[in-house]
Amino acid sequence: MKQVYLGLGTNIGDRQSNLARALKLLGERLKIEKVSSIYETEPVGYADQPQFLNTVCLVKTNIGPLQLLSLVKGIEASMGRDAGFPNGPRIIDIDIILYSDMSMIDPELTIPHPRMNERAFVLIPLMEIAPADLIHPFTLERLCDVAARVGGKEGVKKVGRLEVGDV
Ligand code: GSY
Repeated sequence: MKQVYLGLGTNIGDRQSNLARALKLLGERLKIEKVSSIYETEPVGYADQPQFLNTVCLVKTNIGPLQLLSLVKGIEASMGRDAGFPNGPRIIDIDIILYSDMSMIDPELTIPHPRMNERAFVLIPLMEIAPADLIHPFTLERLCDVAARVGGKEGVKKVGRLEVGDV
């Protein structure tokens, strides 16, 4: 089974319920091994929108990356995610951050996520649940070193955890 890290974000409606629902739907199709704390985070990319809640989970699966992409897009659609505008508000966003030690560039999907190294809202929850020596498969840097130097950490605040009953 492949180990896959997924990043979840939401800034519309009942954000905590959105994360819980997305994790429940993911858990129906994938084996969820770990879920980070929830972080309230300043929006990145387009500032004039509500703060996000973000979390990262580790799943195990034999589903290939493109099939996994269509699974997560299906979950986003089932939760009411619409096209919106780039970097704009969203009810749920599920990104494939790392897929085992794979590096791939495809018109539909780049793995590792191409902006993960700039995003404190991904790296901070990721380092909470990943091994300290996890390597970025493309740059070959230790992700704890990337996380240590990323900007914007002050905009990422731990606000709690999802309880088992929430998911
Ligand atoms: O790609 C994830 C969606 N997104 C987020 C997010 O999840 N959290 C924060 N803080 N900013 C974001 N900008 C975008 S786009």
